[in-house]
Amino acid sequence: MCGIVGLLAKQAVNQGIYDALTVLQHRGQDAAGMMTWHEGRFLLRKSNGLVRDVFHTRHMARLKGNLGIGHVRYPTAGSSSEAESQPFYVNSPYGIALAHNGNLTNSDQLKRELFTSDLRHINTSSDSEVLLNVFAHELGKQGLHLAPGDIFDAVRRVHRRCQGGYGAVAVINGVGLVAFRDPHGIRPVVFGTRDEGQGQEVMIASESVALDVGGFELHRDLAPGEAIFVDMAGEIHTQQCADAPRLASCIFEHVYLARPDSILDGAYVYGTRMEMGRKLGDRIQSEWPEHDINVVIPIPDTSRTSALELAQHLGVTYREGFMKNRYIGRTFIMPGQTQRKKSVRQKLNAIGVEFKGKNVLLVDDSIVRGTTCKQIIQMAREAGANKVYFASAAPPVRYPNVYGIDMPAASELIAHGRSEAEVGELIGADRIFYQDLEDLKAACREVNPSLEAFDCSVFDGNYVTGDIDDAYLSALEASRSDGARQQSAGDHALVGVHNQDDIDD
Ligand code: PIN
Repeated sequence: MCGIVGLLAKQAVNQGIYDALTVLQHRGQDAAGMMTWHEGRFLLRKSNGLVRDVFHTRHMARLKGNLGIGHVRYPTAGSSSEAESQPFYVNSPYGIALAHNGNLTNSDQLKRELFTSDLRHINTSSDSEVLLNVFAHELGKQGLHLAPGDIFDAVRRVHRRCQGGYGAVAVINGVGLVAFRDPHGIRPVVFGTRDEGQGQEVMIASESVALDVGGFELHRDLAPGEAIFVDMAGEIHTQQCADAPRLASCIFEHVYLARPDSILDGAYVYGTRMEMGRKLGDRIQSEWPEHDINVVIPIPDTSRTSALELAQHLGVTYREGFMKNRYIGRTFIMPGQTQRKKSVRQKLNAIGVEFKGKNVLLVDDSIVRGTTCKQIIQMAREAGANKVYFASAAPPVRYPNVYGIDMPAASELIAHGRSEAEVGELIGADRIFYQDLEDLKAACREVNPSLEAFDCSVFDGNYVTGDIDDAYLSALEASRSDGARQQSAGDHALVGVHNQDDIDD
């Protein structure tokens, strides 16, 4: 999962992009980058780390211009080396910079095609570099002077060639800002405008919170398959570029990925999470009318919204039983010391009196590997809980994600091939409650009734793009196992535009 932003303004965009990236930080903490455009040149700063650590005053001073894009990365495809942080740049045609959120499921095939037919070399293992080159190649068929229709024609051909989930923003040298969303709208993209007296300024971002902090008015989500082009004067052009668009956005955005103050496809995430709590409360009530739960305790932070509604719905007391340390430090390894695994205990601490002698229902947004929740249940017991029940605001996560969420391999998902009760037993809960998938969809529809379909692949194994077969999933399993991840870390590649630190150091 990643966060993207594009900004065309009447003044320097560096601070605006930086601010947007800080509120998109939850979408990726692995790397950050920004590329601005100034007087015919692209300026780049990108590196591994949090937004606040990547951009220093000296970098910001050099990121000149009224047009630019930014990215925060949570690695999905490819390695987590600095050279694979985004935005990416390609010099032909025109000079294009691009930032991408999502994952192309036919990236390997596209890479081969790009080399053998399009005579383009991909220098990293990132599918975002692939997407940029497909876009560049298709744009190159249009001629020297680009009209909006030429850009939309190129995006149409990108949709025909690329499969998977993708939201992308790009700057075309001297032409403007472009963004597009895959034909299923799996990954989110919104846009809005601001006018502070000098004319229309436009921001495009993964989530509406980025627009909020910049003082932009949210216009709407990009429709699945739609593209937006903002010319240098700030005028907006949009067009549907997919042959058969159908919205099936990722439901996990509502469960956990998006910020609760964002509006995704017309649905307030805070509202969908509250509704998840009510639905889960209903399920508990109907499965166990004689329940003996004394207190509902959320596992901070995401689950709080659902847990509070769940508690009110059940008529049970809600308490904050765990405090989270917001200032987790680095692990320093001194000579002679072996690395000790950071335990949940360093991140969460139980407030003993809230547990002592009580039957507690712990609520989390989801159970993925099950490792953290197992430790938390143990902590609740050590704090003196009598019974520890566990509720997940999402259904069992049983299948890997192929559309850009960094999920473990299927074999590492605790619910893969297991019943709900088996998971409950493995994590050490006295009883477990999962959200029903139909209820999860209904929770989102409660907030926006027009949301017909979703990508629920992590819950039901149904991949909406229709191109995922066993061979694809086996290859994914091999690449996502913990061993494979360690091996790919540290790969390096060259980047096209001078990174600001190449100049500095
Ligand atoms: C964490 C949100 N949420 C907590 C992420 C834990 C799965 N985990 C997914 C639960 S926060 S486990 O609220 O954003 O801090 O299944 O792997 O144990």
